Amino acid sequence: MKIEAITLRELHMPLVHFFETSFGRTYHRQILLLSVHCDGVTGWGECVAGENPYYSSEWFESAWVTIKHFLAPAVVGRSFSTAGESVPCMGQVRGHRMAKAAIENAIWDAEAREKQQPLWKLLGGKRQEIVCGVSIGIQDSVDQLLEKIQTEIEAGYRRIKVKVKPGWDVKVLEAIRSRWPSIVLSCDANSAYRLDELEHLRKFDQFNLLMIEQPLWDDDRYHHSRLQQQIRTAICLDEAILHARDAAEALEIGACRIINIKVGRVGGFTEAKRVHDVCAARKVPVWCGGMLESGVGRAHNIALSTLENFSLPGDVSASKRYWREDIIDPEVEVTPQGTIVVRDAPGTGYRVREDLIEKLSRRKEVLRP
Ligand code: OSB
Ligand code: MG
Repeated sequence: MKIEAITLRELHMPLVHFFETSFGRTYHRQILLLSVHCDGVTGWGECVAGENPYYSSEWFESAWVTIKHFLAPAVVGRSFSTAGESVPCMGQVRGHRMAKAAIENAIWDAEAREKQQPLWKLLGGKRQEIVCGVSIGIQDSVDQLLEKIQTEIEAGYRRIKVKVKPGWDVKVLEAIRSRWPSIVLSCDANSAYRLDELEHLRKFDQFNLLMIEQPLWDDDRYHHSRLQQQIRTAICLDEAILHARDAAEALEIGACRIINIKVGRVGGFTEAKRVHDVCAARKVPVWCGGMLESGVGRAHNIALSTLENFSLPGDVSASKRYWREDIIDPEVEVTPQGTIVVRDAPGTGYRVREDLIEKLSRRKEVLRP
């Protein structure tokens, strides 16, 4: 596979419903789509960096310029026999994992299409059907949240995750549990608490949660291990796991009992597989996180979720929960049993709607050797 060029595109896509976390509310996504052109085959990738550097230090503009000035020049013009070979070429750049992942994952897509193989099989996946949960943001009122949860339970989703922050936590979980005593429920704090709030965090134990995701500092594992010793609810780390060494460290010191893998956060499929393997070796379950992706990133999340140790429902859900119209065909659909049936066509199995992408694009840049 010779990488002849990389195209970057900036898309603006309004969300069907705003999404609010402890760090802020999003109404529309500014999406960085990337395509790699090799041997007449096009592979697609999505950079999951946000519109701002609030979830992580990376954001849309930092990814765009890092790809343009450093990452694309490291791979364009080169030939690879597998997508994984692109990883060391980008290794001189520190961090910028979401930017790297967009390139590496697009090359994986191209490799799969060139080999006429489904991406999930190329990745080593084992599941033909993946189990889905939903992540529901902070709402304007508890009633509005309960209504949303009702809708998702009726749609068949197998795990409900709600966003929490100080002032939107215990009373919210109480309301959910009094209406649905036995649904699989978890919460995600996106680093909204501190270790000196231990007594408050202990109150979460009464709600029989599957997990509490990233309660403390985004870059911390040590204090999470101190917290995990003092609460019954399993901690799941998201922000704090940037690579396989972080995962090994977190498990060794008891910082969590579950890990959320986001392929962008860890820098691409190669590292995501390593994190998966570290967890599998220690019999720690993982699940696939989401970043409000368009269909391109969503299709990659589906492929990743087919690996064996993705044994908990992920934040991978139907296109229509996010978009009036998604940029892939068909859109991602979820069965009434709360699953996604994995497609067997080459690549992701979804066709990218280039006509629609052209209409949604605000900026486009072609990077050549
Ligand atoms: O912490 O998992 C998170 C969205 C943006 C940033 C961080 C997170 C999320 C989600 C959304 O929870 C998951 C989804 O794509 O539905
Ligand atoms: Mg999270």
